[in-house]
Parts: sequence; C-alpha cells; structure tokens
Amino acid sequence: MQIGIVGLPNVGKTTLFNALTRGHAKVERYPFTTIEPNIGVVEVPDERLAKLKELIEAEEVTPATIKFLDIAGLVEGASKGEGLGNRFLAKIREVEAIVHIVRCFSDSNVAHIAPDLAPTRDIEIVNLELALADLEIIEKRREKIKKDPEAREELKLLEGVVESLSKGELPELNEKEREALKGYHLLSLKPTLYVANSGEGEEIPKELKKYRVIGICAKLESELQELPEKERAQFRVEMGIEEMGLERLIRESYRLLGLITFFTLERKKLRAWTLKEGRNVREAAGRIHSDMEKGFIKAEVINYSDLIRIGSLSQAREKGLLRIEGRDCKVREGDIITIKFHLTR
Ligand SMILES: Nc1nc2c(ncn2[C@@H]2O[C@H](COP(=O)(O)OP(=O)(O)O)[C@@H](O)[C@H]2O)c(=O)[nH]1
Ligand SMILES: [Mg+2]
Repeated sequence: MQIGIVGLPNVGKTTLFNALTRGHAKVERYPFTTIEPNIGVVEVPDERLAKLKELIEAEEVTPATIKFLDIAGLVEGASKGEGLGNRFLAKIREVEAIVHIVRCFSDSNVAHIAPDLAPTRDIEIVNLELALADLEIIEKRREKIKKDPEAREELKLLEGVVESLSKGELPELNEKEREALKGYHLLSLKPTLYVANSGEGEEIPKELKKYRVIGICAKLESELQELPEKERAQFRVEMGIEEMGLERLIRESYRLLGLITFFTLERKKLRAWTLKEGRNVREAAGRIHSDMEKGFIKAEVINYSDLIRIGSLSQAREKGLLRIEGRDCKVREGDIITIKFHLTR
C-alpha cells in the first residue's frame, strides 16, 4: 500500500515523514527543497505480533508495511507549472490514498503563504491544484476520443467528472464508474485523510471538523522518535499518551482504505499482511504469492483471539478449531491463515 503526503510548503510534511520513517529527509524552512519525493517504508505497529511470537515461538517476525511518499509542497498554480509544478503531482498518481497535511501551528520563523492561519483556505488551494491537474488529464483524453463512436459512454462519464471538478466538487460515482476511471489515477478521487498539524497540546480547529481529520503535532512526534525506545515509553507514561500520533495516523489510514490485517505462519516465520476488507482466502493467498492463488486448494484458518484463548496451535488443532476453508471464505481481521496449494507449472 502506498500513501502520498501532500500539502502546502512548510506545513510539516517532511517533519511528519521523518517521524514516520525515523529517517532523516531534509527539513527546510524554505519551499521547494524536495525535488524527488522522499520514499519511506513504515512498519505497521501491531501489538498482536509480539503476543503471537511468544505463543508460537516464532523466530522471524515481519510486520505489515505502508509506503509513504513525501512530495514537495504544492503552491497555487502548481498544476500550471508554478514552483516545480506538475512534476510533483505526477509522483503521486499511483498512490492509493492521500494524507493531506494542514498547517495549524503558528510560528513566525516558519514562512507560510500568508501571515494568518486559515486551514480551510489552505486545503482549498491544494485541492484546487489537484483538481486542475486532473482536469488537464481528462481534457487530453476527451480530445482523443471525442470522435470515437465506441467511446460515447466514457466521454459522457468524463464530462460529468469535469462538470463537478470545475465547480470544486467531487463527482458522485457508482462502483462501475469508479472502476472505469481507475486508469486515470485521478488525484481528486483518492481517499484522503486530513492531518491538522497543530502546536503541542492544541485542539483541531473547529472548521476542520467537516473533514476526515486527525490532529498531530509533527514536531513533537519527530522529536519523540529521536529518543531511545525506553525514554520514549517513559515519556508516554508520564504524559499519559496512550497512542502516538503516528500510530493513529497509520490506524486511520487503514480505516480509510478499508484494510484489515491477516497473519501467516510458516516454519516459525510469522508475518502480517494487509488486505482489503471483504476479500476471500484465495485473494489473501494472492497477496502472498501468485502461485498460491493460482494453485489454491484450501486454507487452514484460526482467528487471533481464538488462538490466544486456547493457548497453542496444537491444542487448537486437537479441538478442531482450525477451520478448513474453501476459496470463498471471507478473511476476517486477525485471521491466521495457512494456505494449501499445488504448483500449477
Ligand atoms: N513550530 C512548529 N514548527 C514546525 C512544526 N512542524 C514542522 N515545523 C517546522 O516547519 C518547517 C518546515 O517543515 P517541513 O516538514 O520541512 O515542511 P514541508 O515543507 O511541509 O515538508 C521546519 O522548520 C519545521 O521544523 C510544528 O508542529 N510546529
Ligand atoms: Mg518537505
């Protein structure tokens, strides 16, 4: 899964990215320092992994991961080539979701597009640039197919999208239309999570409540990530922080995309995987290896909570609690799955 981080310059994108990846991407007080996106792979925190590891004496544990792309700040006119323009936008066409960082901290040392804090205005500037970039793509396509009698339906669909985007609205699409538009990788249609980057201890501004939004203090998060694990844990206890902003961000991204986690266990190797909710065990097999999907025979399944309750895999097997499932069985959050398959080549 890939997630693109967008937002105006100097809103804290790279700071948050660094905190997420514990990386050291360049953080600057001036716009346009990032030409190539910073790309970081982040492990999805999951307490269940430690418990499972102990229970089944796993020797190797691989958490699920999310890839984050941090692109440079968009400015007004980016879609028309201002700043580094459209080149940035091209970098995030392929992501599955967008995290849109909004500046909610005031700091006179850090330049902003205007002296005042106006989160809604900022959001609208960025979203307009995304929409304009999309409109350009659609325009090109319309030009190409406008005389093709076989493309009438597509043309009609595109016209509807143009009409909404031009009004600054999102088009209302059904499943089929969404599918038909997939190939365009339209930025405006990507599921988006807004992140209010606030000063320490500050609330999310009320005007942002209409968005799907979480509040984070990027600076604090990145400073905490610099601490050794032990000190960080201690700080959390002292400050009564139950969940780090970063963990919340990852959890919310999961929800936004309708993702669940399943586990595999093979020869003492424990691994967590992400899957779209509602998919079946055969599709889960495909996440692991295409051979497993093609040659799928059956799956042995037990849910995490049942395994923890029973205490061991062998006991679960004895009690008949390892279910044998065919391809159509839906995967549930926390299922531990062993795929039986034959090689088709
Ligand atoms: N006061 C304050 N400064 C921040 C915060 N987050 C980022 N900054 C500062 O803002 C500047 C720009 O941050 P950066 O992450 O590079 O912004 P980007 O352009 O969106 O990638 C840096 O000097 C950061 O230290 C915050 O929550 N509070
Ligand atoms: Mg940056």
